[in-house]
Amino acid sequence: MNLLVTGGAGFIGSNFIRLRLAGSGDTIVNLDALTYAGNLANLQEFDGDARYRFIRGRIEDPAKVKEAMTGIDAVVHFAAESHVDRSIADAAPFITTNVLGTHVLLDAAHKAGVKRFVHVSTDEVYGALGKEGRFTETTPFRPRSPYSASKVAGDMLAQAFWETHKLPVMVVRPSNNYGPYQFPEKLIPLMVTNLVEGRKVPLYGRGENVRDWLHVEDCCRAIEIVLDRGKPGEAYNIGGESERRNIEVVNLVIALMGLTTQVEAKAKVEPGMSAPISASTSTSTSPRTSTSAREPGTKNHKPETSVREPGTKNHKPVPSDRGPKTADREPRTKNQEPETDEFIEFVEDRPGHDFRYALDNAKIRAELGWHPEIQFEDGLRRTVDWYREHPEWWQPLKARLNRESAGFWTKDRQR
Ligand code: NAD
Ligand code: TDX
Repeated sequence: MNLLVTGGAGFIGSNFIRLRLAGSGDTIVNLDALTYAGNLANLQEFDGDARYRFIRGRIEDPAKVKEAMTGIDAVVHFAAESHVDRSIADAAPFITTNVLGTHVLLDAAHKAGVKRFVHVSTDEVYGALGKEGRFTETTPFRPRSPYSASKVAGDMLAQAFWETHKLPVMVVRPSNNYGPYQFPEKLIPLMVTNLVEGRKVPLYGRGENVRDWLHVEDCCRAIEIVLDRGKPGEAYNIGGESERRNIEVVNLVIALMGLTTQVEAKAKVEPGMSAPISASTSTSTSPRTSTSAREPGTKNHKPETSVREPGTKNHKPVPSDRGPKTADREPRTKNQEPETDEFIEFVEDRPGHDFRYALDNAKIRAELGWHPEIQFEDGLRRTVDWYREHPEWWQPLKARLNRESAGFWTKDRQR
């Protein structure tokens, strides 16, 4: 079929195009505005491929969308402003792209008689959970950030085009994705790249917020299944079934970076946990580290609201191809308590920070036979490896981000 993908130069969209071109006979048109988050380097391997065509344009531009929609059988709509923090600083681009743009696209798809339309929504439309419970597809929407409010509007417009015009729309609501090609403003790539650069990881509040992590390959497989076999008018949760507190994720990344020996005193061994990625560079004293290590708020680990400069005396840049040798760091005397905040900066919390997301996957499991296949610790290990092996991909983005991030809600924040 002829597929139109919007936002295909972004994180999930580019992973989806790669998967689809490898596994189907489709031709793909990628319509993307190349905002700060769009990056043609994500799909460089398809330059000159007869089955792939890139069109630079905005989804809220009816003329451009009409051009891109010509001869199209199906649409997968990823394009969005996607970063919650930016929506707190300025919601206007979120309304333009996620609301107006989605409407222009739905309208053009309807007029062009498109046969299938997958709208990529998010788990954030449901709002925030406390410690218990999970969102199902019928949980009422209760968005709490300008980003999620704009995604609710897009989600509802998509449903309305099915109800009103019988445009065959399927809505998908994925949980937090992670994996290669994610812009390094999001938590996991921000952590890995900061640690490689010798900077601390800025953790909001006390790091207690919970996200349900989903590897981008699992997400793209689910979207593909919904595109091919989903029922028009239906919504499908795509949850990772891997809930973790942010502090757990940070500690795991620190362990995977081979930086565990600094915190070994607080580590507990749990069967089945991943070992640090660079066995050759981690010391024999830290083969396995629990995600429950390095709890915040212990006597040596007080949350801080002030932002300190990254790169303390014990925090040297980690070469991107390997973890640090013990000898690279300043020696610690025996029995000395490790600095528990050596790699983490507890910073001012995100305003309106959603406490927890968790998705119930029962529907997509039962109706379409999808389930997440990539275990979080394995997926995270692969992701950490990918960022360490591809500094040429993220370094230019990070340089730009470091300048731009001063514009987020904490005005003088430097990452
Ligand atoms: P991303 O920010 O990495 O990429 C967004 C892409 O959309 C970029 O290539 C950008 O250039 C393009 N774009 C932005 N505005 C545009 C416009 N007006 N016209 C055309 N192109 C435009 O986003 P992502 O993380 O890949 O997310 C993709 C989709 O999945 C979004 O709809 C997002 O809301 C949703 N989602 C993301 C996650 C996640 O964890 N990343 C989870 C659930 C849902
Ligand atoms: O520097 C940080 N420090 C920190 O503690 C950043 C960037 C994030 N966090 C926290 C906030 C969240 O609790 O980490 C968690 C994950 O944050 P993000 O990576 O910004 O993702 P989130 O806000 O959960 O939203 C993501 O999942 C749902 C995507 O960005 C959305 O596009 C998607 O809809």
